[in-house]
Order: sequence, then structure tokens, then C-alpha cells
Amino acid sequence: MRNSNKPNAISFLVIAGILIWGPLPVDARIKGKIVLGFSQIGAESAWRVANSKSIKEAAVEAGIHLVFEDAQQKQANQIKAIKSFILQKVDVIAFSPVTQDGWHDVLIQAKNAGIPVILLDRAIEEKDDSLYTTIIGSDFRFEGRKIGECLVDLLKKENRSGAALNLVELQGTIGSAPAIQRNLGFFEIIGKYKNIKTFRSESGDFKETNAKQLMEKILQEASAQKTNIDIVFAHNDNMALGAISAIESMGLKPGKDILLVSVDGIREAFVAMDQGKLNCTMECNPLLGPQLMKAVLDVANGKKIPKRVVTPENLYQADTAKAELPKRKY
Ligand code: GYE
Repeated sequence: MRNSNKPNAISFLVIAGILIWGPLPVDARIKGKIVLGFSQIGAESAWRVANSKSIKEAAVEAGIHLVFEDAQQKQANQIKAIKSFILQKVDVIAFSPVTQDGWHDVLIQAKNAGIPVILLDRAIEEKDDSLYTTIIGSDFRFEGRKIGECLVDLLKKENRSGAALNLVELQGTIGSAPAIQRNLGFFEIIGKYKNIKTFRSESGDFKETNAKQLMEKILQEASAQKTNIDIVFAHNDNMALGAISAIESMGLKPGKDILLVSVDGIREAFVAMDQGKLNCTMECNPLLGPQLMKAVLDVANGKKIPKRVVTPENLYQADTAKAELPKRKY
């Protein structure tokens, strides 16, 4: 009987081949499966963690072989990953671009290699839209407007819409589509209220710990200038949670002394709203895995798909937080 533990001649040749020439193209390794190379931004927020989980689960469900790379919020790492997908000859490339700019050259390379590219979650600034097949994700400007409207309603309820108010904006990653668009949408609404002054607008990079430190610093600066902060607009819930800790550490009441509004709709935001510490959150759905896999299958099978797929989303306020909490999926 042959000893099955002993490497046979073929496996020896394959291993030798890998050592000499590098890994075989993916399509030669995973027979019959569509191969998707996905470059994720990182794990900066609960939103992103839920997004990665959704992508991985949906790939298994759809029978797609997923090559998943985490770029740790660095564009250079995303470009490197996309180049390696091209070398591996994956069937489809998808990625969530950390920033809007700087993708042209690598997208040309993908196009020249004949590999279709899908943008997930964030859009890019690119004149040649033949360089990507579709963008699947939220309308961030709409989210910004909705959160602006929610703030106006809160102020009206408190009879403060005409009062002199100081606002802090905690921005997401500089140069990213959600940071740029949420800012624009929010100020489309809030810009009409000349009584609301922006005291500070700084980036916390979508991270809770950054936002906590930033907010502490801003509150100290405000107090040194004998200025009250009345409103915080955080570009995502994790930064709102960081701001809540900072506000509490200064002996103030978040949601009351300082109104807080943000975007994403993560479970912890609903907990904070239920505790009266956050006033409203605009949902931004990270569970994009199934939509992405459907698009991958369609693209790989040569079907035409819409250039833009927008995720439907809702605004949530503190009064419904308790009832909504058990329904939240992320
Ligand atoms: O709002 C934030 C995440 O691109 C929509 O990125 C996404 C944003 C999300 O880190 O929490």
C-alpha cells in the first residue's frame, strides 16, 4: 500500500514551482469558482467591522472564492492589494476606496488586464467612468442633509433655532467620500442658520479614541475662551461615542448640555440614544455583502448592471431607540 503521508512527485513539482515562480494564478488553483479580490479599508469603526463580516459571509453563501486584504486605512496598501489581485488574475476586483482621489493609474492597470472593478461603499473622483463597473453604497450627501434636518427639528423643539450656538464638527477621514459629502449635505441645511457658528471642525479619522482625545482638547479650548459648546456633529457614531466620553469627563451631560448627532446607526448608538446621550443617528447600511456578491456574479457572467446602486436608509431619533434596539443587525 502507498503511504499517503509521503509527498508524491506531482505535489513535489507544485511546491518546487511555487518556490521558483511564485503562486500560480488563482484561476488555475480554484477550479470552477469565481474569484473576487477585495481590498477593505481597515477596521476603524463598528460600521467597517460589520461590513467586512457581511462581505465574508456573503462570499461563502454565494460560492465565490474571496481574497480579502485589509489595508489598515492606507491608500498605498490598497493600491498594492489591487496590483496583487491583477497579478493573481482574479475574475473581479472590488474595493472600498479610503480616499476619493489617486486611483487612476491602478484602475488603468486593471482595465488593461481585462479585470472588471466594482466600488463598494465609497465613491472616487474619476472622470473616466469606464474604469469601474458600478458603485454600490450610500448617498452620503443625503445622509448629511438628513442629520442637518434632524438637528434643526431638535432646536425648534427646544425653541433654540434662533439662539447663538456653537458647533463642533468631528470629521471622518480627510479626503474620503463620506467625510466630504456628509459635510456638504449637513451644511446645506445648517448653513442657513447664521446663528450657528462652527467653533472647530477637525478630523478624528472615523475612530472613537481619536474623537475622544480631540473632543477633550476642544472642550478645554472652549472653556479657556469662556465659550459653551452646544452641538456636536460627528461623521460617524463611533466618533460620537468618543465625544460622549469626553463630554462626560468634563462633567457635562451629552444629549442635553450638548446636543449630539451622527451617522451610521450602529447598535451602540441606539444604546446611547436610549440613555439620552445621543440625539439622532442617520442610518448608513454596512451590510452590503449580498449586493456585492450578486454584482460580482452578474459581472463575471457578462451581464450589464446599473452604474450606481444606492442603499435605502432611515433616520433614527432617541424616542424610538428602545423599540429599535433589538432589531438592529449591526
Ligand atoms: O460611516 C464609518 C466608516 O465609508 C460609510 O466609514 C463608510 C464610513 C462609515 O469607518 O463609520
